[in-house]
Amino acid sequence: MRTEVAIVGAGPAGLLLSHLLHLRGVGSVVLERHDRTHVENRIRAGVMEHDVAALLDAVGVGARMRREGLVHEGINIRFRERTRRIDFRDLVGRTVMVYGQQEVVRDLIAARLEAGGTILFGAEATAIEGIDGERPRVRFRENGEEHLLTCDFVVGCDGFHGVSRAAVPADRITLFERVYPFAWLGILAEAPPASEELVYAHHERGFALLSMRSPRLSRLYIQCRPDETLEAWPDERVWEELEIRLGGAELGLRRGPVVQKGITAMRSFVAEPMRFGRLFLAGDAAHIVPPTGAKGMNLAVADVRLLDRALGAWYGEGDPRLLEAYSEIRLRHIWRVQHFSWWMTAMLHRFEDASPFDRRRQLAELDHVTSSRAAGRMLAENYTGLPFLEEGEPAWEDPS
Ligand code: RFL
Ligand code: PHB
Repeated sequence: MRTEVAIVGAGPAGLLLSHLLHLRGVGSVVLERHDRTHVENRIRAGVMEHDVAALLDAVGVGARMRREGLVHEGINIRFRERTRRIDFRDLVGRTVMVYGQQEVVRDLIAARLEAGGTILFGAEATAIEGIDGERPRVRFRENGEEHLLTCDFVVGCDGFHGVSRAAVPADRITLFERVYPFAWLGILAEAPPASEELVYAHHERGFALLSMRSPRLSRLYIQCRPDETLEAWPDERVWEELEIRLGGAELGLRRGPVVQKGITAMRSFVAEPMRFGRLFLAGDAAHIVPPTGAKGMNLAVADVRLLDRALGAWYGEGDPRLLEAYSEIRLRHIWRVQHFSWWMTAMLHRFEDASPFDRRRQLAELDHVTSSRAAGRMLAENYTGLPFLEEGEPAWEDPS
């Protein structure tokens, strides 16, 4: 089997890249180890940056998002038993879109299949070979049989646990990592969200977050220990904790059947560089952010947006410069977002080893962010996302 660009992984990164390349007439094959139902029902991210939503619109996959997604003009931050609002529209003139990642994935799969694109579900990449030559190859297993996909470029969009990053010799890659001493327990509940906008709560018992997927589906998270299991958290206990941490009585938190429940570890992670000969890494395969800043899917989209342009320049004009610059351009933005995600995490969570001084300092920071326009703008600018520039780079100048 042969294609121009072999894409490993049908998450948001791999699917969007395949769609963007198709729009410019470059062929690709997407290999995905899970079946379509699994991929379409995996509940993960929920918040899209302003320009990420605009990009999905611009490339023809935003119609259902515009109908069903929720545009949010701000978020709430709760601490010291009080809720304060950060008004994005007022502070930076931008908004975010609340629309589930699995919906984005469904829309992208539908668009690719409708256009005759090739996504091989149940096809697990097992090895990547020849990345320093002109004909790299991906070995994959499908229905118990071994196959070979030959291509011009391999793009590893196979998430944190994928094979692409692992295919890079250890002496060519540097990994940066911070693992946090807590996790998030998340539930999806058939209950109308108690707030129109997200509520991020700092509480002495730990962080909590109220989010949503629709006017009838709430997505809620609480900070828990990283070694805890779901058995320790029956629904009743989760609701009680949510009520305490979110100020449930004041908020009018509504309970409903819990239709999904899971625990997610928290880490910050960056692999450098993101290019190794003809192998490129994109999305979670190259970097992980803790979910507090709602950035994971947005970074994945920003990676493939640039990669699409770079591959376009290579196939169109034979110009390799953007491909050569991919890693450097992306890492600069990725580290900005790493800082923001770490900062939100540090400000909002309970750290077991924090001293009384640390706790007072955390509250002072929350006061600052929710009362100073300058500090609020810093949060708003990062949360709604740095605007994309035409060259594919995110802007570094003040966008307002
Ligand atoms: P994905 O989505 O993990 O997709 C990788 C795909 O590769 C497949 N794969 C393979 N296929 C073939 N052969 C192999 N050997 C393979 N190995 C793996 C996998 O099956 C999978 O289909 O990576 P991608 O595309 O880079 O997308 C990244 C995002 O999924 C991720 O960053 C976000 O979900 C993170 N995230 C959030 N991001 C946001 O932007 N906003 C949010 O509000 C937000 N909230 C979250 C989150 C992630 C969470 N969890 C569960 C990690 C909330 C949570 C709880
Ligand atoms: C979500 O809705 O899943 C969500 C929202 C905001 C975050 C993280 C997750 O910061």
